[in-house]
Amino acid sequence: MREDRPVDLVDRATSVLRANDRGRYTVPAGHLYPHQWAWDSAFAAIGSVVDVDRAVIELESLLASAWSDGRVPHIRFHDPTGVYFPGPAFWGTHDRSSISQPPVWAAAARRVLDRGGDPDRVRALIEPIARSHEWFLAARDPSDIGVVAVGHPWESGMDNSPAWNAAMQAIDPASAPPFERVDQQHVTDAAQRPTDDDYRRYAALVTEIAGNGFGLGSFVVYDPGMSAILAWADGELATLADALDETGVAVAARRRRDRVTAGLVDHLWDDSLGRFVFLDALAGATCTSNVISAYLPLLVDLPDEVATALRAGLDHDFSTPFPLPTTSPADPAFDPVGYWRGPMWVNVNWLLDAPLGGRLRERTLELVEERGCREYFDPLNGAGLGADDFTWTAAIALDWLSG
Ligand code: 2M8
Repeated sequence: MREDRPVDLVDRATSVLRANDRGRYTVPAGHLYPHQWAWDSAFAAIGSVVDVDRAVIELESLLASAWSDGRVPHIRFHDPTGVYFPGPAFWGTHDRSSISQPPVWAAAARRVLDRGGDPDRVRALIEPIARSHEWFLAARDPSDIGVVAVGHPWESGMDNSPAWNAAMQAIDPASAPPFERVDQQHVTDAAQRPTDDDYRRYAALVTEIAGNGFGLGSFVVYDPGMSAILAWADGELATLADALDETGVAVAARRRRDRVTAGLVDHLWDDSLGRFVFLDALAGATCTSNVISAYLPLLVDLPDEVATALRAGLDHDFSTPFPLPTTSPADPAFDPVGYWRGPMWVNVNWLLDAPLGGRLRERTLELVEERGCREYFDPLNGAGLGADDFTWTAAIALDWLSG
């Protein structure tokens, strides 16, 4: 751990991870999210700096939840007493959801190996990781253009991003079966959570997907953020596979990475805007929301002029006192406290820290130190929002503090 940092944050973040540890998996937040979420679980493994064996177990349990077609469910419901809506019955399954989430598990496995994780156990993770990446290209690219779509806003991990507004209009909220939200019992300020109308559309889409064999429903939006994370994850997988002499896996991963990177530039780059755009695969419409996902392709190797334009766009449109906002204040939909509509999320800063030359981590750590391991933060005044004692905020602090 770094010596100039008060030991306090290390202690606090470690106790958050301990409190949210359920043995073989870590919940994102004890009350609000009482199950195993895919990318939260991978971030928990990234932060399990001092207990690398526990991090291996986290990834083993995450990947053991995969469907037979390779998809890693965005939620695995382990605990029948964990109150959450929508539960497995709503998904039409026994114990897991049928959509996925941004695949950050290859990056987690790579760090776990670097930190001394058992090579044989990490090697056993490689195949399910590769299959989960293949699944995105097989099941989430209906137009076969080399980038991937999300089949539900929840699949993106950025649930309420304004980028989904137009496409969600295709979902009839009145078609949702009756349900009761439970999230508002834990976060009582309604301004910080999705609206009831959002929830009716989310629920209606889950019901549609459950009724049609767990494929795609009436929401299919090509997402530069998900595509970029997938391409980057394949780069991470290739490096991991190289380290374990799994040459065939590494070659295939680099091939996928290059195909998705090319697909991003060919199909989702907008030169006049200087950022990536979203493509509604069903309506054929482009969505130009100025949100952080439009810049996530900085995770991969882009042509110089594209990377330069993205960096300039971030400097110009995303500089707030507590960066990075998830929606630009220049976008009419910007809301500094709205769920995924403006607040800073620490995992997004973790993803973009290295592409931006390491300039985000120190300010983010200062904020977490001051305001605690909150779920998200107001990018204008730094206020902590959403759940308290949030796993990935703690985990990423520990990862960064470990150097
Ligand atoms: C949020 O999503 C869930 C639905 O999956 C919810 O709102 O109930 C998102 O922030 C998502 O990215 C995250 O993985 C999940 C658990 O932290 O919460």
